[in-house]
Amino acid sequence: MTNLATELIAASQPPMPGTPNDWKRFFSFSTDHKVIGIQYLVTSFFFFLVGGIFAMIIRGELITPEADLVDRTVYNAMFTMHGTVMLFLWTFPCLLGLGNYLVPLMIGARDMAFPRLNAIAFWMVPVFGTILMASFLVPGGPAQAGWWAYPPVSLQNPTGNLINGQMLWLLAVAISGVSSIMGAVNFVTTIARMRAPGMTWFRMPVFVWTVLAAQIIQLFGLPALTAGAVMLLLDLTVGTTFFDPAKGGDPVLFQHFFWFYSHPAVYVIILPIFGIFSEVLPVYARKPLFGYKVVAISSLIITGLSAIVWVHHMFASGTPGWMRMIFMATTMLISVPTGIKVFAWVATIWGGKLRLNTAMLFALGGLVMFVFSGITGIMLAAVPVDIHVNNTYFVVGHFHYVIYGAVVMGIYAAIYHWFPKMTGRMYSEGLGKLHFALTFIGTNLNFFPMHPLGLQGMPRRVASYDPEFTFWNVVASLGAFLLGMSTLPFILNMIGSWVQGEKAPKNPWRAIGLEWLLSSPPTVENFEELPIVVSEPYGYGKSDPLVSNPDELEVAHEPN
Ligand code: HEM
Ligand SMILES: [Cu+2]
Repeated sequence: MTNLATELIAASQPPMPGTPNDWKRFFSFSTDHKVIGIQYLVTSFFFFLVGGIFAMIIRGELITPEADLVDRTVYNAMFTMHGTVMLFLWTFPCLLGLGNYLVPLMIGARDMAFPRLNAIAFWMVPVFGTILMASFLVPGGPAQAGWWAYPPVSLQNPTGNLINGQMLWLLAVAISGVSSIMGAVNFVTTIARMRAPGMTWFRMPVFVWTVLAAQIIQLFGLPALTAGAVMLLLDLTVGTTFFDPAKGGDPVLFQHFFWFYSHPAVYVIILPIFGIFSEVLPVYARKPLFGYKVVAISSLIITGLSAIVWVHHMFASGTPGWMRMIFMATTMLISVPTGIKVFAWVATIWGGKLRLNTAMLFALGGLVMFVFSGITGIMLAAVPVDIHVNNTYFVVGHFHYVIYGAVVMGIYAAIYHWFPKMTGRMYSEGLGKLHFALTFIGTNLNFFPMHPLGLQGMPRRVASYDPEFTFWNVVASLGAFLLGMSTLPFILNMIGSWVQGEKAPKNPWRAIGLEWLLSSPPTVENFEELPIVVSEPYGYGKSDPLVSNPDELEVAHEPN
């Protein structure tokens, strides 16, 4: 039996020469989960920039009260495409990329359960991305009905062409749904069936738990969205009447299909971020994750609750009062398991010896932003407040604090944390910290002003506004441009360090976890011999493997 301490000490050495580093495999139909993971990540970051350009146009338009930069049709297309690209082509693929790369390593598997299915699911992403982008070329331009695509607005087809922006949009969303369902089947099976000997449920890292919880949501929710998208596509193209009120259809039915998935979808996004916080904070605080089991199980509780709250998006759609009360209560209930997690993270870093490198800064920054967004989220869950600020910038401010503050920063934390593992190179801390500073300031400048704007009554989805709202809009737009610029040091750092960064040892952060036992980057088959796991994760502190008595270590690594 080799124990973890010796392994980890060995892991601090530079990697063996000749680790696979052939970049061409990233352009091939590879079935290696690590290659697919990086394919997902790079593709998603490409679309992050595309969605970001749309955001810059939106904020450029809103820097003055008049609609002068782009006309209203283009503006509608911009916020529709911004929302769509950011969700379906940036956040989801990015998190799938992290999951693909990390989950098999973390559970001691050689690959995902269905490697080919995995590759097919990935290659559908560039396909539907291209379909969506092609809508810029068709007469009438891209979809303009918003990323929620409510009928009857989404059923309008002024140009009369069969191939139009909305039709391509629905096609892309349907393909994305199919691709994500394939991904979900693969993750759930992999986690359930492919764990190394000894990797019991309660020895799985929290990131694995959160990916599992998120992918279960995909399994029950996506069929609803995909069915809704296909039905709407049929209404639009062959004249069925599921949702068209003029022909006896029910547009509110579409809202149910849509939100039954799209509310839980926010947990598909945020749960893996909770996982990332749970992985990153203990390493750089050198303390075990506080309340590991509770943090792990609360992920599944969130999944369960997320399925019964969707109507809170429809408080203003003629939902009867008694029903609003039920959905208000279930929504507020989610703050309990979520609050428990926040408490656990704070307890984890409390009194720890914090190492403030870039990964840790992003994790802490993301946590702070998440707490703020949680407060405005509770406000929105209260029916009277929601009715008041419904369709105002308050909502946009709230969810961008979640999505930029917590999600984007969480993803950055993960990228920096696992960058040495993925690329075999170290990143530049200087550029990283600059990136963090610009991101943190930019996010707050950009999205804080949206709260006062919303409370004062500025509606969302408008290209022009009353001049009394000018001040906060100028601040928000300047923040947005700063945020746009913040990606430059990041891109520089990633490309520069990948090409010529310092070579990374196996375990530069002295982290505990199976992935850190492997060379950086790991070899194709991950583990030469599958590890045998004999203890819980997060054993930082008391028996810190590299500091105190290595014999106390409980995780072992043994041939089978
Ligand atoms: C520099 C960064 C960003 C800026 C300046 C920005 C700005 C905006 C603005 C002003 C709107 C409101 C449009 C309206 O309701 O009139 C919006 C909507 C939206 N944003 Fe962002 N955003 C940014 C990043 C992101 C990210 C990273 C996501 C990730 C998922 C995202 C997702 C969305 C979604 C889903 C909508 C709703 C789209 C819609 O109303 O159709 N945004 N964004
Ligand atoms: Cu919701």
